Amino acid sequence: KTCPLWNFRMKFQPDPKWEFPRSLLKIEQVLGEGEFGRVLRAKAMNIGGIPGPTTVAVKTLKENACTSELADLLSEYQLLKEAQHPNVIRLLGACTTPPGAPVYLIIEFAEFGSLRNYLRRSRHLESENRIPAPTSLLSTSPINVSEESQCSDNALNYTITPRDILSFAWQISKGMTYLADIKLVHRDLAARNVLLATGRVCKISDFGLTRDVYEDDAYLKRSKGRVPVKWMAPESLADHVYTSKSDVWSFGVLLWELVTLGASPYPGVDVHNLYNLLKAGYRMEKPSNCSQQLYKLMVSCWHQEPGMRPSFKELTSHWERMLEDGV
Ligand code: ACK
Repeated sequence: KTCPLWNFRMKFQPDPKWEFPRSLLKIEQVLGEGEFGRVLRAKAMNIGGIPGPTTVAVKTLKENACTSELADLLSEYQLLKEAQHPNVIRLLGACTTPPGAPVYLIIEFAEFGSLRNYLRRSRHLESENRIPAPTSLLSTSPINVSEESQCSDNALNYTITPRDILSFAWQISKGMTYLADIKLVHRDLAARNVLLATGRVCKISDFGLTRDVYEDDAYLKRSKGRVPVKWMAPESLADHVYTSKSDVWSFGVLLWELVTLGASPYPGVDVHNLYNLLKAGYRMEKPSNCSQQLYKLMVSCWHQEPGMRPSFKELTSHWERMLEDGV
């Protein structure tokens, strides 16, 4: 297909405030790729006021990408410039010149990768270390870490207690409160689009519709790109209406992903039937290890009426109270 990328790029005005010299960026490896997009790990010299090399992630397009994918990447660039919060992934710079060269968005590197993969990795560890299945997750006390797992760094980094789950929910709510305050609707909030940085700090990423780098069946192919049906509010599915309240719906699904340590939502439900099921009042049932209190919050995010769903600010207060209560 013809790809008028060149014309498009000619209209784009580089931003000297963020432009980073390509020669100071050393690409090391591919972290992940989708149909059109790719995330690389790289070292950037003297970036963001830090002397010497810093490990960074670089978001770019594959050779087969076209104008609309470039427009998405550049729109993410614009959004990332505006967003500054500890729970939102930080832009460090960009390489957008010369016009013929690939566009690179340089973002902070998240040591543990995506929250979804992190949650799933923690499961294997639990069985390897014979930590009991998280039957008490969020309903009573923390899971005990066995002595042998305490010995290994990996086990420490990948052991998830009920308190960690609450902390993740709290951090993501804080980041989303900030995004809602600056009137930014994410549209694709899901565990795969939250990154986990050193200290297990949650960083919301992948806004601006650059949803291509995750290669799995979470997205349904449609004429207007790939659609994450199982995370979408009914009003988004029916009328393409996206608001912070539809982000709250997605957050409810993310909570379900947290409690199930990264399971795929609506198991066994065909995406084509989902809208009608939701309209008829169907919701995912309470995972067995989930407390009533948490399930109630999850279900409140799935209120049919967007205005009846809690705000991210209210959700943040709930997590704070639960954390104070020492759950
Ligand atoms: O779980 P992962 O290793 O973490 O697999 C995905 C993959 O790239 C495609 O999205 C990883 N990834 C994306 N952005 C970053 C980042 N800023 N830091 C570290 N890993 C990243 C993600």
